[in-house]
Amino acid sequence: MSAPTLDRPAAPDEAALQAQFDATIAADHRIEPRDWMPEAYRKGLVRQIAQHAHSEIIGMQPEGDWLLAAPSLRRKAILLAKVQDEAGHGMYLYSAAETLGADRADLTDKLIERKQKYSSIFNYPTLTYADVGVIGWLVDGAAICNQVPLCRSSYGPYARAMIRVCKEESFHQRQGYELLMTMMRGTDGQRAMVQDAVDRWWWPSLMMFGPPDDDSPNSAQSMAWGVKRHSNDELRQRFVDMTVPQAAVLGVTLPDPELALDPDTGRYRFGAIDWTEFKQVLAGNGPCNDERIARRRAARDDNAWVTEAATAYAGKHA
Ligand code: FAQ
Repeated sequence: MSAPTLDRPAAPDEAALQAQFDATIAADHRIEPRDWMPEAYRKGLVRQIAQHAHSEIIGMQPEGDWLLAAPSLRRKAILLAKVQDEAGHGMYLYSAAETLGADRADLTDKLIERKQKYSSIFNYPTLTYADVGVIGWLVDGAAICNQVPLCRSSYGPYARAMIRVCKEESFHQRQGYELLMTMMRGTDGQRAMVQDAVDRWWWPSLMMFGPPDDDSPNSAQSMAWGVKRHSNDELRQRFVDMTVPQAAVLGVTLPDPELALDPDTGRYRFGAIDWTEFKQVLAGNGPCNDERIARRRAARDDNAWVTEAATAYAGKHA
C-alpha cells in the first residue's frame, strides 16, 4: 500500500478489497455496482445475466408466432401482454448487465454472432395453440423455479430485477394453466392437442435447468459467490415434484414411463434426459436455432434507423 498523503487517503490494496468482498458474500449482503468486485465475479455475472436477457428476448418469438392467430380477442390480449412482459424482462436484465460495464448493443451483437447463449427451450417450434398454454405452464413454471432463488442473488441489481420478473412469470404460468384447463374441458380434439404439446415440451423443459451437476462448469463457483443458490439438479427435481401433481389435476400424462414417487424421499424419480439432444441444441442444431437468430438479426438491422434517431435526439437534449 502506498503512503497516505494529506490530500488523498491511499486506495486500499487488492487483498483488502478482496477481504471486504468475501466478508460481504459471507454475511449474505448484496454487492452493488459501486463496490469493488473480483473481475471473475463481474464476468461470470455478465455471462449469466446476458444469457438470461437474450432468453427473454428470443423467448418472445415462439409465442409471438401465435399473436395473429389467437383463437379469440381475450386470448390475443392475454398473449400480447405476456409477450410484452418478456420484452420488459429483457430490458431489466440488459440494464442490470450495464451496471457491470457491459454495453447493450455489444451484447446483442454477441447473441447474433452466437458468441453468447440463450435458453435451449426457445429453439423448439410452437405447432398449435396448445403450445402457448404448455409454454406458460411448463416453461414459465421452470423459469419460476429457477428464478425465485435468484431474487436472493448476491448481486443487488440482478436480485432486484428478479423480484418483478418472478411476479410477472407467476401470472404467465397461471394463464398457461388456465388455457390448458379450458382446452381439457373442450373436445376430444382439443384434449389431444394438449397431450401432444405436453409430449413435445416436457423433456426440453427439464433441460432448461442446465447440464447435470457433475457436468456444470459454472455451478460451484457461482454458488460459492451466492449468484446461484441451488444446483441445476436440485432445481430440476423441485420442478418435477411441483409439476407432477399439476399434470394429474389437468388430466394429462407426462411422457416418462419411469416417473414414480419415491416413498423414501417423497420426491419423484424420473427417466434419463437426452443430453445429446441438449448439446445439439446448444451447438446451434436445434429445430429453430437458425430461424430465431435470423429474426433477431433482422430486427436489429431493420430497426437500426430508430436507434440512430433516438441516439441523435438524446444527444441534442443532453
Ligand atoms: N440453454 O455451468 P452451467 C425464461 C449453458 S428465461 C442454453 O450449468 P450456469 C422466461 C450455460 O449458459 C430462461 N444454455 O451454467 C421465459 C453455460 O454456458 P456458458 C432462461 C444453457 O450458468 C419464459 C453452459 O451451458 N433463464 O424462460 C442451458 O451455472 C417463457 C454450462 O452450464 C435463465 O437464464 C440451457 N438450458 O447455469 C421467456 C435463468 N443450461 O455461459 C419467454 C438464469 C446451461 O458457460 C417465454 N440462468 N446452459 O457459455 C441460470 O440460472 C443459469 O445460467 C442456468 C445455467 C441454470 C441456465
